[in-house]
Amino acid sequence: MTTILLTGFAPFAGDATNPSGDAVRRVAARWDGPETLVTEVLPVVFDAADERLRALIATHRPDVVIAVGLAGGRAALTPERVAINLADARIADNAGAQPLDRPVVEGGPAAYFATLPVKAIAAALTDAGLPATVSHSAGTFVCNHVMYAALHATADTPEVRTGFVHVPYAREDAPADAPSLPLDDIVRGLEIAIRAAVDTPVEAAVPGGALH
Ligand code: PCA
Repeated sequence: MTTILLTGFAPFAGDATNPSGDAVRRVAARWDGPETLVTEVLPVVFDAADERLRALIATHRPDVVIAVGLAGGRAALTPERVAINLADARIADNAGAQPLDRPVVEGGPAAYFATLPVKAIAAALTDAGLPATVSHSAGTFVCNHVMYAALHATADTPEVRTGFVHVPYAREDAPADAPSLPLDDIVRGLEIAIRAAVDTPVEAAVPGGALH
């Protein structure tokens, strides 16, 4: 039986909602398999978020791990290609921690590539009429931290596909002038990303890099 671990995040930075957590709850509520779906909304706290995600991976031994977070300001659904071994927080996390130029994992590799088929996921999203593009930076805050920690935790099990998808603000709750997508589209996008991750054993060989 295939098991998928899908996580979102709680609100942070003074926002009342976080579309990643809201969308993950909705995906869970209407999931009808055939795979087993495990979901969780993680705290936006450096140490607690990655500890919790590692515990979920150890307990459920998922075949696919997709962590999801908000990238306020982005207009598209963005599967992340790279997680870097750096925590450098511009704002404090929800527990008041604000790490400065700290590694996520002491002595760990400088970066991990996602083991999810990110180009295939972006293509599947685009085919479904949703704005999507592969991103080459998950930032240096809690999302990158969690993505790095998840890839580190699954580095010795290469058959596990692990990665991260950043989503825009939900239209229903977006600040004025911020790009956004209806929450329903974000939910549909995550379902499509899961399906592509499960069904695509080999990454799509299509151009998808960035010029800058
Ligand atoms: N976005 C933040 C942390 C939690 C979230 O949803 C980030 O991109 O790091």
